[in-house]
Amino acid sequence: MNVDQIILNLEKKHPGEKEYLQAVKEVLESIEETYNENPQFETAGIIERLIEPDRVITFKVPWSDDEGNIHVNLGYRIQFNNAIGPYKGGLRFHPSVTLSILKFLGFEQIFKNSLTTLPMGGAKGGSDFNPKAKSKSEIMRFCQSFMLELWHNIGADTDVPAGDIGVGGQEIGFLYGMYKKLARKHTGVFTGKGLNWGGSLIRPEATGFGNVYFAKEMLQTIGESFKDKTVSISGFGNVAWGATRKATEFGAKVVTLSGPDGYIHDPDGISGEKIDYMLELRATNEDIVEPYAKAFKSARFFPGKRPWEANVDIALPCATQNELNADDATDLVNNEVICVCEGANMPCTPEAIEIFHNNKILFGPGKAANAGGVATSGLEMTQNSMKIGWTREEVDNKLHQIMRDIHHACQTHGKQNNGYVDYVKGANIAGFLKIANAMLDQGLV
Ligand code: NDP
Ligand code: 2IT
Repeated sequence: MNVDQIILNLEKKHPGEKEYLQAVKEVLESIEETYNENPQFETAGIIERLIEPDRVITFKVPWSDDEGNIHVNLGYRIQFNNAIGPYKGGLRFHPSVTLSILKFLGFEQIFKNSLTTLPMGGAKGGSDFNPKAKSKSEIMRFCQSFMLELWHNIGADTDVPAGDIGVGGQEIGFLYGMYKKLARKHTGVFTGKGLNWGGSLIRPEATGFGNVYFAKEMLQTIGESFKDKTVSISGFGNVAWGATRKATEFGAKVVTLSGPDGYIHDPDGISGEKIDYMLELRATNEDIVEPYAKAFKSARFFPGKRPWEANVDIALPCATQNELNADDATDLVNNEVICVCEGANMPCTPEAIEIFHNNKILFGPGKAANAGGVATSGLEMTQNSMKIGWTREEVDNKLHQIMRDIHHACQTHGKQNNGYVDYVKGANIAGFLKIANAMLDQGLV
């Protein structure tokens, strides 16, 4: 495999899709050696077939606001690969959404879902719709219009969407309601559903909990734990909330959270009622974290800054892609951070990851470290198929075990001769082998 040539060709076909090219390049570079050791992959054209989505569905989403003004947004679903199970992955509603961002997310999802050991293919979708400052009825009308187009393409055994940035329980409810009306079926076609209508316990917490479980496994390899460590977390959404809760439960002190307006530093730790306050902040539908500093006197707000300048032992980036760059990585290393574990998808730039690797910092890539969300979605699908509901404890134990297994798979494929584990390499190889072998078994389709 000639990675540079493949990327060059891909760039020619898809000019300007920088996040997608970034994600593909990272995977190809780390699986190159394994790929070349298996000439059957090259003969079957596995890479060329894997890096292009099976199909890209795009549509317009017209909706009217509360004043009767008409708006038109773009809607997408990228069905990337279904070699090991139905297409599976979240929907993102955010004004920054582009085809490139959804293709990178869909591509990453293939490997992440493979790592969970559950039968799920990779997909992603969403819209450039901005749910911020919209009324509940505007969000409902948007979701209904979005589903009018998408419903033909999804199904419990075909493609199962879920949440992501800007899509939480409320949006899944509106989307599912419209699907149910159109399809005249009540099936497990979404995950992240409400508990009364097919949802799973622990799903809301799962990504953040899983992220901390994964970091715990990494820390154990150097005889460390979360106990008495300081932790910086970015974002204040679903993933950040779950990670803050679990890290606090494990005895750590979470000292930051952030939004596009800046970050909060709270040296007393974000625990108890302060974690509940994160939910209130989200519910205000505003784009800011600053009110936290007004509500809790121990906190200081740093406008326009990112939390990576804070002096911490562990960093969990939980907001969005490319939010931690080389300068931020250098700040963290200078402050003697021991572990960086991605809760978001691709939050660290390639240059930042290189700095962590060069300094032998424990680094957990998102496709492994945030797989707990989709893994629990897989558990929700299983419960729907069996028409039963597991207890909180049952789901949490299964999630914990899955994260341990993913960590083990990363170690198996990522351990270097000097003992340092390259988790990026480990996750990419472990995820890739299962998909590539499934594609080989199924012929040229
Ligand atoms: P939410 O919408 O709940 O939260 C996203 C958070 O990131 C918000 O606090 C948001 O603030 C903040 N944010 C968005 N853009 C920026 C930015 N440019 N700078 C700083 N902060 C920003 O989404 P989730 O918590 O669900 O998702 C967070 C990340 O985790 C994403 O990368 C997502 O792909 C990933 N992920 C999510 C999973 C899930 O199950 N939900 C599973 C695995 C990964 P604001 O909204 O105010 O802009
Ligand atoms: O990025 C992700 O893994 C998610 N947003 C969750 C996807 C899912 O199907 O649960």
